[in-house]
Amino acid sequence: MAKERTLTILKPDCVRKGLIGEVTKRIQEAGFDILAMKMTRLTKDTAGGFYAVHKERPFYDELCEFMSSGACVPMILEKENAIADFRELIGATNPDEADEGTIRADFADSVGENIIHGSDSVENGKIEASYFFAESEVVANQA
Ligand code: RTP
Ligand code: MG
Repeated sequence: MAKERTLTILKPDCVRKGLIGEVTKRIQEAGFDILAMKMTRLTKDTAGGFYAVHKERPFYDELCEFMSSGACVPMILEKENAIADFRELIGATNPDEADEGTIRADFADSVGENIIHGSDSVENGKIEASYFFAESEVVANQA
């Protein structure tokens, strides 16, 4: 199976709860290689750009407020079948509906504040990765 890349963000609630290490450990134990990683803080505008696809949704404003409410940690991850496997690892958007043992089931408080993002397609993963990282910041030569 071909390797894929996905873009994740450890969201501001993940950082506030002191879960960067725990969540990153789960990601690595699940076999994902980290090709790029940084800590940054989105503004309402940059959060709005990232989630522009949800512009017309009723939760858009709240989502932009939340995503700009503190530091976050975007990463580019690589693995075979990364897009689907990562969404399985993080669980459903609403933690109440997420399978037991998933990151959202274990750590998320609500559908809005749900700890972590995962790209929904290879194509969107590329667009999302370029939102946070220059090509020169991507370390592709993992052992
Ligand atoms: P994400 O894009 O963050 O990985 O999450 P997702 O695919 O599981 O969910 P999506 O439908 O893309 O929604 C993006 C984010 O918007 C917030 N949301 N709030 N209040 C609500 O009803 C609601 N619905 C979605 C969540 O933070 C969700 O992750
Ligand atoms: Mg999504």
